[in-house]
Amino acid sequence: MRTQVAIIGGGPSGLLLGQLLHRQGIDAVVLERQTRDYVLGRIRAGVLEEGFVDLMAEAGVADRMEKEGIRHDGTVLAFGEQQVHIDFTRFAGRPVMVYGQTEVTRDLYDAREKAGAETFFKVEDVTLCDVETDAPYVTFRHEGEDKRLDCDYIAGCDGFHGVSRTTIPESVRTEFEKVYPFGWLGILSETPPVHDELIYSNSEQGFALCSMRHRMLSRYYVQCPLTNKAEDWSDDAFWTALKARIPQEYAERIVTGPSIEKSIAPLRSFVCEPMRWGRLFLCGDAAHIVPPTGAKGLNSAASDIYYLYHALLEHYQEKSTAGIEAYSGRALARIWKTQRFSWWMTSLLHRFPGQDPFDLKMQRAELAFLNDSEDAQAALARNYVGLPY
Ligand code: FAS
Ligand code: PHB
Repeated sequence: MRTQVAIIGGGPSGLLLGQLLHRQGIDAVVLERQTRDYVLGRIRAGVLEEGFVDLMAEAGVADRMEKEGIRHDGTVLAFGEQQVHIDFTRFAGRPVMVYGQTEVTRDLYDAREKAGAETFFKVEDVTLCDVETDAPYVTFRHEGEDKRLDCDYIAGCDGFHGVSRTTIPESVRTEFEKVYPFGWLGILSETPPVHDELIYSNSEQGFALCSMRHRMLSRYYVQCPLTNKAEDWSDDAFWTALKARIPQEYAERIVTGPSIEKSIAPLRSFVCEPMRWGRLFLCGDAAHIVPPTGAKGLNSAASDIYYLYHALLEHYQEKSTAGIEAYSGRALARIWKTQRFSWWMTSLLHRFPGQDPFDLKMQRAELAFLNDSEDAQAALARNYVGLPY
């Protein structure tokens, strides 16, 4: 088998790249370890930057998002009963789009199937070969058969636990990592969201986030110890913890109900440099991870895809390798800024084990400065709605 671009991983990164390339007549084959339903069953991101929305439109898959997505012009940061509203449209000139990653992935799979583009599900033993030569290829097993896919380029979109990143020799890779001493316990409930915007809250009991997927599907999170398991938490215990961590006006009016999904996500900051090795490009979680506090995980995958898509277009259409040579540097320049913002939001809004009174005073001062300074609010707004690509 032969293709122009072999895409390892059928999550949002791989599918968005595949769809953008297809629209330009560039052939790409997606290799996905799981089934489509398994991929769609993972509940993850909920907030899309406008840059992501624009890419979905360019990929021709924005119709349902425009119909069902909800644009938010701001968000609330709470510290106990004190609240600060961050006005995205006023300070950054753009809103964000609330539309779940599950729906993004569904729209991209539907488009891929409609286009008749090739996807192999349930692949095993994926191995990236000769990535440093002009003739890379991928071997894998599918339905009990050994297969080989020859290609011009390989996009490693296989997430944090994939094989692409470790294909880059250890002697070449530099990995930066910070693991946070807590996780996020998240639930989905078929209840109306407690507020029409997201609420990020730092309380004595810890962090909480009130989010949503649509007007009858709420997404809530509470900070929890890393030793917890989702099954340790009854729905009642979750609702009690959430109400104790958000301002009274919301706690009094929140509509509770049975959880239809409950999971714990660990929090880490991680970056692999470089993001390119020969004809292999790393994109999305394969190259970097952020704590979800700044809603940057999926959105930083999108900027990688934007850079790689344009680099491949330049190569195939203008016979230029400038974009390919610049890919890793360009992607990392924006990644480190989203890493900073995600680390800053996480440091501001969580209670850290062993946090001393001075640390707490610093969090309070940071929030007081945000409250008093429109410049500080503008900086947060610009980072949240997405820095330029
Ligand atoms: P993904 O991990 O989504 O996709 C990689 C794909 O590659 C998967 O389908 C996997 O099955 C496949 N794969 C792996 N190894 C393979 C192999 N060897 N061969 C073939 N295929 C292989 N971001 C936010 O902004 N907000 C959030 O609230 C949020 N919550 C999250 C919760 C969890 C538990 C996790 C893990 C992440 C969360 N994220 C969140 C970040 C998340 O949204 C990612 O940024 C996003 O999924 C990145 O997409 P991909 O790069 O496509 O990686
Ligand atoms: C979500 O809705 O899942 C979500 C929203 C914003 C975040 C993290 C998660 O910062």
